Amino acid sequence: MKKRLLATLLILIMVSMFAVSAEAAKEKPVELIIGGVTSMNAKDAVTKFIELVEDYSGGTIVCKDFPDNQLGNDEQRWEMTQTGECDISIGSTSSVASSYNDFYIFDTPYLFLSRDEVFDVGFAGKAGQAILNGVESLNLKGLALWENGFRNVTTNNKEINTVADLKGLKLRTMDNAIHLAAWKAMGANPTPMAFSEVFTALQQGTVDGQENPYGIIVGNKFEEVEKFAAETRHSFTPYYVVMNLDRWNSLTAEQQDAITRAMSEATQYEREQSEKYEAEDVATIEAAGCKVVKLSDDVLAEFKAAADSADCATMAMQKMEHPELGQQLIDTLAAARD
Ligand code: TK8
Repeated sequence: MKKRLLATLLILIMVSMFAVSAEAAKEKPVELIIGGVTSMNAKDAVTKFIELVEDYSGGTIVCKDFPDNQLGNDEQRWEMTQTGECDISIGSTSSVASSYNDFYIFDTPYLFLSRDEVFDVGFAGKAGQAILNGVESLNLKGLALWENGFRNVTTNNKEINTVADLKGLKLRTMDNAIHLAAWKAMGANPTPMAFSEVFTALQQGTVDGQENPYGIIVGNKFEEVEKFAAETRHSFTPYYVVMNLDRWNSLTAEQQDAITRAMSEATQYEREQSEKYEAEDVATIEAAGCKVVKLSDDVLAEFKAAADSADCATMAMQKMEHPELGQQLIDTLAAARD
């Protein structure tokens, strides 16, 4: 009798333990670590994504946001997402082109002429989507391409009004072969440097200037240590938005749909915020006493002609794993302008 009672009791305890753990497993949401950047357009879009994905996943996905390069620089966040230390990361494609060569085409000077072209032809087109999806070869799921933006020059001692003004300028650049070739062709003295060192280098005058989109300039207060900005718009840098592929594959189909839907809306929002902040950022830069020089179309044509002398598109395609995607992007952009 006692044995039967004991066995019944044990069964009851095991069943209730199983029920509790099943309930706990059902209720414990998936937590995604997101490593992001310093510009407000992307930071706002991550906030939007986090709100939407929690809603669309029925609360089964929650996120922890680490903006402002807290988890490291673009390259480090990219690697951390490959290994799974970080679940989703955002960063400049130029910073990681040496490890994912198909991104090089985006560094071609004056490849894009407008934001609409970037999103509607570059990012949404077949070539852009194929370049994004190709990151799966590096254990990454390509979630989106966002806007870092059109890059402009800032200097701490010299006003830039023409290409000739670039001659000998010691300009901090990313460690990216296409950027280095383009600036040499334009007459500057490009100096590759880690992003985290840029502010101090500008402040101490160890470089004469740097080049970045306004969102990054203002997000890092470069205007506080610079005297001039020249609106060269010499190239457009996308942000990669990638997820650890193993983590993506571990999710249910419903959770993957929730991420896809939330990311699509967050991408549209990032585009809108980029447009909104661009005007505000110019005002912020000028309010800091940094003169913003708008360049005429004729002068911009001179910048483009000088950059074109390095034939960066060919150089980029020579580096690409799939050069046909670079050519496809160039041809699609040309056709869309006809
Ligand atoms: C900021 C960087 C920056 C990049 C650079 O995270 O290094 O100049 O263009 O935008 O991604």
